[in-house]
Amino acid sequence: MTPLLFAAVLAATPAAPSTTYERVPTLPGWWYTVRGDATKANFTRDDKVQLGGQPTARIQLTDQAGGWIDIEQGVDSLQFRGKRVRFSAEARTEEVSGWGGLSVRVDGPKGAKQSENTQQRALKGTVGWTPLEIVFDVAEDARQIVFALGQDGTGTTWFGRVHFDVVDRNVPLTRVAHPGLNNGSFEEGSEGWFVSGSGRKEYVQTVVSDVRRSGRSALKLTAAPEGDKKKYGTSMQFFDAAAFVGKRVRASVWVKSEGVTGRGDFWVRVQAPDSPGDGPGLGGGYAQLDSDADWTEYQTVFDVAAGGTQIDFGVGLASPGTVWIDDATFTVVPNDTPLRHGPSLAPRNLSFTGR
Ligand SMILES: [Ca+2]
Repeated sequence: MTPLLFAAVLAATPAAPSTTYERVPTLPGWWYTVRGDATKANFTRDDKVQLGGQPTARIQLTDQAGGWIDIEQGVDSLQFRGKRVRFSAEARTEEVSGWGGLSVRVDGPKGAKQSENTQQRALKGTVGWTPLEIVFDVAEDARQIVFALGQDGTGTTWFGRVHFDVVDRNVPLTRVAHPGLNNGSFEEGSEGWFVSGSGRKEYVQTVVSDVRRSGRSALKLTAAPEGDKKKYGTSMQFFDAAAFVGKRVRASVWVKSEGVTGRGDFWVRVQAPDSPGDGPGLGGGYAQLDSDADWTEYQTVFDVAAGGTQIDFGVGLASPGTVWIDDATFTVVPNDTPLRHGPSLAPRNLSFTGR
Protein backbone atom coordinates (compact mmCIF):
# COMPACT_ATOMS: atom_id res chain seq x y z
CA MET A 1 0.00 0.00 0.00
CA THR A 2 1.45 3.29 -1.02
CA PRO A 3 -1.22 5.91 -0.39
CA LEU A 4 1.16 8.85 -0.48
CA LEU A 5 2.31 8.30 -4.01
CA PHE A 6 -1.19 7.58 -5.18
CA ALA A 7 -2.30 10.83 -3.56
CA ALA A 8 0.49 12.56 -5.46
CA VAL A 9 -0.82 11.12 -8.70
CA LEU A 10 -4.26 12.43 -7.91
CA ALA A 11 -2.91 15.83 -6.93
CA ALA A 12 -1.12 16.10 -10.24
CA THR A 13 -4.19 15.13 -12.21
CA PRO A 14 -7.04 17.09 -10.62
CA ALA A 15 -10.12 14.96 -10.27
CA ALA A 16 -12.74 13.85 -7.84
CA PRO A 17 -11.14 10.59 -6.69
CA SER A 18 -14.38 9.09 -5.45
CA THR A 19 -16.05 9.29 -8.82
CA THR A 20 -13.53 9.24 -11.61
CA TYR A 21 -10.60 7.28 -10.20
CA GLU A 22 -10.67 3.80 -8.87
CA ARG A 23 -7.98 1.40 -7.91
CA VAL A 24 -8.20 -1.84 -9.78
CA PRO A 25 -8.17 -4.45 -6.99
CA THR A 26 -7.60 -7.31 -9.40
CA LEU A 27 -4.49 -5.63 -10.80
CA PRO A 28 -2.41 -5.13 -7.66
CA GLY A 29 -0.12 -2.18 -7.33
CA TRP A 30 -0.37 1.01 -9.22
CA TRP A 31 -3.07 0.49 -11.77
CA TYR A 32 -6.08 2.69 -11.47
CA THR A 33 -8.93 3.35 -13.83
CA VAL A 34 -10.90 6.10 -15.41
CA ARG A 35 -14.24 4.86 -16.66
CA GLY A 36 -15.71 7.90 -18.31
CA ASP A 37 -19.32 7.27 -19.20
CA ALA A 38 -19.07 3.52 -18.88
CA THR A 39 -20.38 1.96 -15.73
CA LYS A 40 -20.21 -1.69 -16.72
CA ALA A 41 -16.51 -1.85 -17.41
CA ASN A 42 -14.66 -4.85 -16.06
CA PHE A 43 -10.93 -4.78 -15.38
CA THR A 44 -9.16 -7.88 -14.19
CA ARG A 45 -6.01 -9.93 -14.19
CA ASP A 46 -6.51 -12.89 -16.49
CA ASP A 47 -4.54 -15.91 -15.32
CA LYS A 48 -5.91 -18.11 -18.10
CA VAL A 49 -4.91 -15.91 -21.01
CA GLN A 50 -1.15 -15.69 -20.58
CA LEU A 51 1.60 -14.12 -22.60
CA GLY A 52 5.27 -14.92 -22.11
CA GLY A 53 4.33 -17.13 -19.16
CA GLN A 54 2.69 -14.26 -17.31
CA PRO A 55 -0.91 -13.28 -16.66
CA THR A 56 -2.47 -10.54 -18.75
CA ALA A 57 -4.73 -7.60 -17.98
CA ARG A 58 -8.22 -7.81 -19.41
CA ILE A 59 -10.55 -4.90 -20.12
CA GLN A 60 -14.11 -5.78 -20.92
CA LEU A 61 -17.05 -3.54 -21.63
CA THR A 62 -20.63 -4.42 -22.49
CA ASP A 63 -22.09 -0.99 -21.68
CA GLN A 64 -23.15 0.71 -24.88
CA ALA A 65 -22.48 4.08 -23.26
CA GLY A 66 -18.97 3.16 -24.34
CA GLY A 67 -16.29 5.75 -24.75
CA TRP A 68 -12.67 5.29 -23.79
CA ILE A 69 -11.93 3.24 -20.69
CA ASP A 70 -8.50 2.38 -19.47
CA ILE A 71 -6.22 1.26 -16.72
CA GLU A 72 -3.41 3.67 -16.19
CA GLN A 73 -0.46 4.69 -14.08
CA GLY A 74 1.21 7.99 -13.44
CA VAL A 75 4.96 8.10 -12.92
CA ASP A 76 7.06 11.01 -11.80
CA SER A 77 9.02 12.27 -14.78
CA LEU A 78 12.22 12.88 -12.77
CA GLN A 79 14.24 10.05 -14.28
CA PHE A 80 12.75 10.52 -17.77
CA ARG A 81 13.15 14.26 -18.39
CA GLY A 82 15.00 15.06 -21.59
CA LYS A 83 14.98 11.41 -22.58
CA ARG A 84 13.30 9.29 -25.21
CA VAL A 85 10.92 6.72 -23.77
CA ARG A 86 9.23 3.69 -25.26
CA PHE A 87 5.94 2.44 -23.83
CA SER A 88 5.11 -0.91 -25.38
CA ALA A 89 2.80 -3.84 -24.91
CA GLU A 90 1.14 -6.59 -26.84
CA ALA A 91 -2.63 -6.53 -27.18
CA ARG A 92 -5.33 -8.91 -28.35
CA THR A 93 -8.97 -7.99 -28.97
CA GLU A 94 -12.30 -9.78 -29.17
CA GLU A 95 -15.27 -8.10 -30.83
CA VAL A 96 -14.12 -4.59 -30.02
CA SER A 97 -16.50 -2.04 -31.54
CA GLY A 98 -14.01 0.85 -31.35
CA TRP A 99 -10.35 0.00 -30.84
CA GLY A 100 -7.96 -1.27 -28.23
CA GLY A 101 -4.52 0.16 -27.66
CA LEU A 102 -2.08 2.29 -25.71
CA SER A 103 -2.10 5.92 -24.69
CA VAL A 104 0.45 8.23 -23.12
CA ARG A 105 0.13 11.74 -21.72
CA VAL A 106 2.95 13.93 -20.45
CA ASP A 107 1.95 16.63 -17.99
CA GLY A 108 3.93 19.81 -17.43
CA PRO A 109 3.54 22.51 -14.77
CA LYS A 110 0.42 23.81 -16.48
CA GLY A 111 -1.32 20.62 -17.49
CA ALA A 112 -1.06 18.26 -20.41
CA LYS A 113 1.90 19.00 -22.67
CA GLN A 114 1.61 16.16 -25.11
CA SER A 115 -0.49 13.14 -25.75
CA GLU A 116 -0.31 10.21 -28.09
CA ASN A 117 -2.08 6.94 -28.65
CA THR A 118 -1.92 3.96 -30.98
CA GLN A 119 -5.18 4.64 -32.76
CA GLN A 120 -3.45 4.77 -36.12
CA ARG A 121 -2.67 1.08 -35.51
CA ALA A 122 -6.06 0.53 -33.91
CA LEU A 123 -6.97 -3.04 -33.05
CA LYS A 124 -10.61 -3.37 -34.01
CA GLY A 125 -12.93 -6.37 -34.02
CA THR A 126 -11.12 -9.62 -33.19
CA VAL A 127 -7.34 -9.50 -33.60
CA GLY A 128 -4.62 -11.80 -32.27
CA TRP A 129 -1.62 -10.69 -30.21
CA THR A 130 -0.15 -7.58 -31.80
CA PRO A 131 2.82 -5.54 -30.60
CA LEU A 132 2.09 -1.84 -30.02
CA GLU A 133 4.39 0.97 -29.00
CA ILE A 134 4.59 4.68 -28.41
CA VAL A 135 8.04 6.28 -28.57
CA PHE A 136 8.12 9.85 -27.31
CA ASP A 137 10.46 12.51 -25.94
CA VAL A 138 9.89 13.79 -22.43
CA ALA A 139 10.27 17.56 -22.04
CA GLU A 140 12.66 19.02 -19.46
CA ASP A 141 9.78 20.59 -17.54
CA ALA A 142 7.62 17.47 -17.53
CA ARG A 143 6.02 16.66 -14.18
CA GLN A 144 4.50 13.26 -14.66
CA ILE A 145 3.84 10.72 -17.37
CA VAL A 146 0.53 8.91 -17.46
CA PHE A 147 0.47 5.73 -19.54
CA ALA A 148 -2.60 3.66 -20.19
CA LEU A 149 -3.88 0.39 -21.63
CA GLY A 150 -7.34 1.04 -22.93
CA GLN A 151 -10.27 0.32 -25.13
CA ASP A 152 -12.72 2.51 -26.99
CA GLY A 153 -16.19 1.02 -27.31
CA THR A 154 -17.51 -2.39 -26.33
CA GLY A 155 -15.72 -5.74 -26.42
CA THR A 156 -12.67 -7.21 -24.74
CA THR A 157 -8.98 -6.38 -24.94
CA TRP A 158 -6.09 -8.20 -23.28
CA PHE A 159 -2.67 -6.68 -22.65
CA GLY A 160 0.62 -8.38 -21.85
CA ARG A 161 4.41 -7.88 -22.06
CA VAL A 162 4.07 -4.29 -20.91
CA HIS A 163 7.32 -2.31 -20.90
CA PHE A 164 8.22 1.29 -20.13
CA ASP A 165 11.86 2.08 -20.88
CA VAL A 166 14.30 4.82 -21.77
CA VAL A 167 15.59 4.17 -25.29
CA ASP A 168 18.34 5.49 -27.50
CA ARG A 169 17.76 8.61 -29.60
CA ASN A 170 18.16 6.46 -32.71
CA VAL A 171 14.83 4.79 -32.01
CA PRO A 172 12.37 6.72 -34.19
CA LEU A 173 9.47 8.59 -32.65
CA THR A 174 6.08 7.05 -33.38
CA ARG A 175 4.23 10.36 -33.45
CA VAL A 176 3.22 11.33 -36.95
CA ALA A 177 3.99 15.02 -37.30
CA HIS A 178 1.01 16.84 -38.74
CA PRO A 179 1.74 20.06 -40.58
CA GLY A 180 -1.84 21.16 -40.02
CA LEU A 181 -5.10 20.23 -38.40
CA ASN A 182 -5.61 16.49 -38.55
CA ASN A 183 -8.89 14.58 -38.69
CA GLY A 184 -11.12 17.66 -38.31
CA SER A 185 -14.02 15.64 -39.68
CA PHE A 186 -13.68 12.87 -37.06
CA GLU A 187 -13.92 10.31 -39.82
CA GLU A 188 -10.76 8.75 -38.37
CA GLY A 189 -12.38 8.42 -34.96
CA SER A 190 -10.82 10.59 -32.29
CA GLU A 191 -7.31 10.35 -33.76
CA GLY A 192 -5.35 13.48 -32.94
CA TRP A 193 -7.90 14.77 -30.42
CA PHE A 194 -7.59 14.52 -26.67
CA VAL A 195 -9.21 16.09 -23.63
CA SER A 196 -7.08 18.65 -21.82
CA GLY A 197 -7.52 21.48 -19.34
CA SER A 198 -7.60 21.46 -15.55
CA GLY A 199 -10.91 19.61 -15.74
CA ARG A 200 -9.80 17.05 -18.30
CA LYS A 201 -10.96 14.21 -16.08
CA GLU A 202 -14.37 15.80 -15.62
CA TYR A 203 -15.32 15.49 -19.29
CA VAL A 204 -15.56 12.66 -21.77
CA GLN A 205 -15.12 12.86 -25.50
CA THR A 206 -16.71 10.15 -27.63
CA VAL A 207 -16.86 9.64 -31.37
CA VAL A 208 -20.52 9.26 -32.27
CA SER A 209 -22.43 8.54 -35.44
CA ASP A 210 -25.97 9.39 -34.35
CA VAL A 211 -25.29 13.13 -34.32
CA ARG A 212 -22.97 14.46 -37.01
CA ARG A 213 -22.78 17.27 -39.53
CA SER A 214 -21.11 15.35 -42.33
CA GLY A 215 -19.63 11.99 -43.10
CA ARG A 216 -20.12 9.14 -40.69
CA SER A 217 -19.10 10.64 -37.36
CA ALA A 218 -18.60 13.63 -35.09
CA LEU A 219 -17.09 14.17 -31.66
CA LYS A 220 -19.28 14.52 -28.59
CA LEU A 221 -17.97 16.30 -25.49
CA THR A 222 -19.92 16.21 -22.26
CA ALA A 223 -19.27 16.12 -18.53
CA ALA A 224 -18.70 12.74 -16.91
CA PRO A 225 -21.73 11.63 -14.88
CA GLU A 226 -20.42 13.13 -11.66
CA GLY A 227 -17.80 15.39 -13.18
CA ASP A 228 -17.23 18.84 -11.71
CA LYS A 229 -18.85 21.08 -14.31
CA LYS A 230 -17.17 24.19 -12.93
CA LYS A 231 -13.82 22.93 -14.17
CA TYR A 232 -12.76 23.44 -17.76
CA GLY A 233 -12.14 20.54 -20.09
CA THR A 234 -11.48 20.87 -23.79
CA SER A 235 -11.29 18.51 -26.73
CA MET A 236 -8.20 19.70 -28.52
CA GLN A 237 -5.31 18.94 -30.73
CA PHE A 238 -2.10 20.71 -31.56
CA PHE A 239 -0.03 20.83 -34.68
CA ASP A 240 3.11 22.35 -36.12
CA ALA A 241 2.84 26.12 -36.75
CA ALA A 242 5.69 26.34 -39.29
CA ALA A 243 3.45 26.37 -42.36
CA PHE A 244 1.36 29.23 -40.94
CA VAL A 245 3.78 31.69 -39.31
CA GLY A 246 3.40 35.21 -40.72
CA LYS A 247 0.19 34.27 -42.51
CA ARG A 248 -3.46 35.06 -42.00
CA VAL A 249 -5.51 32.00 -41.15
CA ARG A 250 -9.11 31.05 -40.69
CA ALA A 251 -9.95 28.54 -37.97
CA SER A 252 -13.41 27.15 -38.22
CA VAL A 253 -15.46 24.50 -36.50
CA TRP A 254 -19.07 23.38 -36.58
CA VAL A 255 -20.71 22.81 -33.23
CA LYS A 256 -24.14 21.70 -32.12
CA SER A 257 -24.84 22.58 -28.50
CA GLU A 258 -27.41 21.50 -25.98
CA GLY A 259 -27.85 22.76 -22.42
CA VAL A 260 -24.52 24.57 -22.26
CA THR A 261 -25.54 26.92 -19.47
CA GLY A 262 -21.97 27.62 -18.34
CA ARG A 263 -18.87 28.38 -20.35
CA GLY A 264 -18.54 26.89 -23.80
CA ASP A 265 -15.97 28.09 -26.26
CA PHE A 266 -13.99 27.54 -29.42
CA TRP A 267 -10.41 28.67 -29.04
CA VAL A 268 -7.24 28.69 -31.08
CA ARG A 269 -3.86 29.69 -29.72
CA VAL A 270 -0.37 30.08 -31.14
CA GLN A 271 2.28 28.80 -28.78
CA ALA A 272 6.00 29.53 -28.56
CA PRO A 273 8.30 26.87 -27.09
CA ASP A 274 8.27 28.58 -23.68
CA SER A 275 4.56 29.45 -23.59
CA PRO A 276 2.81 28.11 -20.51
CA GLY A 277 0.01 25.65 -21.20
CA ASP A 278 -2.72 27.87 -19.79
CA GLY A 279 -1.52 31.30 -20.96
CA PRO A 280 -2.46 33.38 -23.97
CA GLY A 281 0.60 32.29 -25.92
CA LEU A 282 1.17 34.52 -28.94
CA GLY A 283 -2.51 35.14 -29.49
CA GLY A 284 -5.07 33.44 -31.63
CA GLY A 285 -8.85 33.49 -31.74
CA TYR A 286 -11.77 32.83 -29.51
CA ALA A 287 -15.51 32.37 -29.92
CA GLN A 288 -18.18 31.79 -27.32
CA LEU A 289 -20.58 28.96 -28.12
CA ASP A 290 -24.34 29.20 -28.13
CA SER A 291 -25.96 27.44 -25.20
CA ASP A 292 -28.49 25.66 -27.41
CA ALA A 293 -28.09 25.66 -31.16
CA ASP A 294 -28.26 23.33 -34.10
CA TRP A 295 -25.08 22.98 -36.18
CA THR A 296 -23.45 26.41 -36.21
CA GLU A 297 -20.14 27.48 -37.69
CA TYR A 298 -17.81 29.29 -35.32
CA GLN A 299 -14.79 30.88 -36.86
CA THR A 300 -11.97 33.23 -36.21
CA VAL A 301 -9.52 34.89 -38.61
CA PHE A 302 -6.17 36.00 -37.24
CA ASP A 303 -2.49 36.40 -38.05
CA VAL A 304 -0.08 33.75 -36.83
CA ALA A 305 2.67 35.57 -34.96
CA ALA A 306 6.37 35.17 -35.63
CA GLY A 307 7.97 32.87 -33.11
CA GLY A 308 5.01 30.52 -33.03
CA THR A 309 5.93 26.86 -33.17
CA GLN A 310 2.69 25.14 -32.26
CA ILE A 311 -0.97 25.81 -32.77
CA ASP A 312 -3.52 24.58 -30.25
CA PHE A 313 -7.11 24.19 -31.43
CA GLY A 314 -10.02 23.21 -29.20
CA VAL A 315 -13.64 23.29 -28.17
CA GLY A 316 -14.19 23.30 -24.42
CA LEU A 317 -16.72 23.36 -21.63
CA ALA A 318 -16.93 24.44 -18.03
CA SER A 319 -20.56 23.58 -18.02
CA PRO A 320 -23.24 20.96 -17.97
CA GLY A 321 -24.69 20.09 -21.33
CA THR A 322 -23.23 18.62 -24.46
CA VAL A 323 -21.47 19.81 -27.57
CA TRP A 324 -21.01 17.89 -30.80
CA ILE A 325 -18.07 18.93 -32.94
CA ASP A 326 -17.51 18.32 -36.65
CA ASP A 327 -15.77 19.70 -39.74
CA ALA A 328 -12.98 21.59 -38.03
CA THR A 329 -10.62 23.34 -40.47
CA PHE A 330 -7.55 25.52 -40.27
CA THR A 331 -6.51 27.20 -43.50
CA VAL A 332 -4.38 30.04 -44.81
CA VAL A 333 -6.49 32.88 -46.24
CA PRO A 334 -5.52 35.98 -48.26
CA ASN A 335 -4.00 38.82 -46.25
CA ASP A 336 -6.91 41.11 -47.03
CA THR A 337 -9.43 38.77 -45.41
CA PRO A 338 -11.05 40.72 -42.56
CA LEU A 339 -9.93 39.69 -39.10
CA ARG A 340 -12.64 38.02 -37.04
CA HIS A 341 -12.63 37.48 -33.34
CA GLY A 342 -16.08 36.19 -32.44
CA PRO A 343 -18.97 34.05 -33.60
CA SER A 344 -21.58 36.71 -34.03
CA LEU A 345 -21.36 39.61 -36.45
CA ALA A 346 -24.15 41.48 -34.68
CA PRO A 347 -25.40 41.92 -31.11
CA ARG A 348 -27.82 39.23 -30.08
CA ASN A 349 -30.54 38.44 -27.57
CA LEU A 350 -31.24 42.08 -26.72
CA SER A 351 -34.80 41.11 -25.89
CA PHE A 352 -33.76 38.40 -23.43
CA THR A 353 -35.84 35.83 -25.27
CA GLY A 354 -32.85 33.81 -26.38
CA ARG A 355 -32.89 35.05 -29.99
CA1 LIG B 1 -17.74 14.08 -39.69
